[in-house]
Amino acid sequence: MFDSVNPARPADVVGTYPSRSGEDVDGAVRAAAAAQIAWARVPVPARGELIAAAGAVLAARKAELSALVSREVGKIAVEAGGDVQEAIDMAAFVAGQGRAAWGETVPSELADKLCWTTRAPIGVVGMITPWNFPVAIPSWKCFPALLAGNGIVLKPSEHAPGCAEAFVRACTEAGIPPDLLQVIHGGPVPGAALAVHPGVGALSFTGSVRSGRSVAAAAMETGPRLVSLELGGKNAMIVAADADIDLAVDGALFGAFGTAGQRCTSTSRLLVHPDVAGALLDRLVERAGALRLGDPQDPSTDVGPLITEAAGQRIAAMVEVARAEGASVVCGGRPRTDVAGCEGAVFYEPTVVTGVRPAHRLAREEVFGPVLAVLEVADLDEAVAVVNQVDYGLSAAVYTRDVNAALRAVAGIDTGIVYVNAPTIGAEIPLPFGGTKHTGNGFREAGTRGIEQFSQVKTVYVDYSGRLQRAQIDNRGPS
Ligand code: UN1
Repeated sequence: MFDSVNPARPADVVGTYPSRSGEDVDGAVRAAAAAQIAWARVPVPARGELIAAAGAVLAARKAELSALVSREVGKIAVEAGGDVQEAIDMAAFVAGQGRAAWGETVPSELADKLCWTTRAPIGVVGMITPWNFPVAIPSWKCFPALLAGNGIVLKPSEHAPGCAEAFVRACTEAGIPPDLLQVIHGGPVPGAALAVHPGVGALSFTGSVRSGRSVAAAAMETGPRLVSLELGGKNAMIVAADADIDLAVDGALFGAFGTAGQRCTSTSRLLVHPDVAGALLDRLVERAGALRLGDPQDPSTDVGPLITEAAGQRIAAMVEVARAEGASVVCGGRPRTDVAGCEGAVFYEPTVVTGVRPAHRLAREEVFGPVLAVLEVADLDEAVAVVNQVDYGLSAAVYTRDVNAALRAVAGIDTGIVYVNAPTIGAEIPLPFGGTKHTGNGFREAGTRGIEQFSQVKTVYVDYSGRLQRAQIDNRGPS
């Protein structure tokens, strides 16, 4: 058994959950597979109606669920509400997809013949989800997978088991068959067992690069043939010389320090033109220094705790590396364990580091904490090159008033998501979410891509001529 604790007050145990074994995973996969047979026969719009009903349960419980998100993972109240709202929105979007086009038709090259595609379920889909969007990310994966007719085994983060349970409860109370949606708690043991289980047709993983790669490598042997990975980011915001500086400061604060920097989309590099660097930094440092660390459930708190003490050590070590490499910490730069009302919690001060060079580790490695590296760039071309020089490619933002420059940046930036005059966080669910390079392996979640990810295309040909018609037999002679 393990405890899920409130990161703002670790003595507050949110719940106690069983750490599952490989055998438990096997039982869950078998149960989901058995339930999936009947589910695959439910018409797609009817599956969609049950997903809409799950969205309605989530909406009815939004306040209670948001409080749980805040308590279990330390998100401030408005962000916890946003997390739950993403799941509600995803339910509405996916339910609608249950009545949308499900494939394509093309005219046949032969008479009296039909050609179309449809979507078939994969079977059982395994999911490994992180703690930082503990309701939203399970919903991004589960709703499309359910609509596509699959059974599910969900292995949520050990830091957010209660949120996963609450999400699944909303689904089953809405009428989604409980056996179809299995939850397995624990850490790497059940995660690895899911990754090598031959009964799992596809695995969808969101989390760290290290765990994602080991799960994908393990899956290659005996496990799911389809593995989708959503891994790290090193997201940059470009601020051109003509940018609206106040807007850029607002965007950088929200992007870098929202969710205490613990989003895969968090802004962790600020690439600024020297002409505006001084003005931008003055305002940014003043505002970042004024952000209030505190109890996430207190409405006046801006920045909540880190998820674990280990996260605090990791972030502190990265900032030490930056100092050793010659960069300057101009704001923050300290872990904090003295925040009022949050005994035992670890926070990290919103931190701005200047004088960072592209080769520095702070310019290349994901921090997953409230640390913003500032690099000066001479022009847009250099800025785009620096954005692209990292191994990751999730999200980027460009702040400029010049529409041509903005669109040149959009074209040149190699990330899955690009924002113009908006921060790197806050992707909306009807559009594909995911990144290039080592951020993932080419899949996208959300939007209609989510459904593609969890289904397989079946191409169907029907010949109603009553005779053998030979396709691809050349009877036209030489041209
Ligand atoms: C994540 O941090 O893993 O775009 C997901 C955003 C959110 C999702 C973040 N909608 O910031």
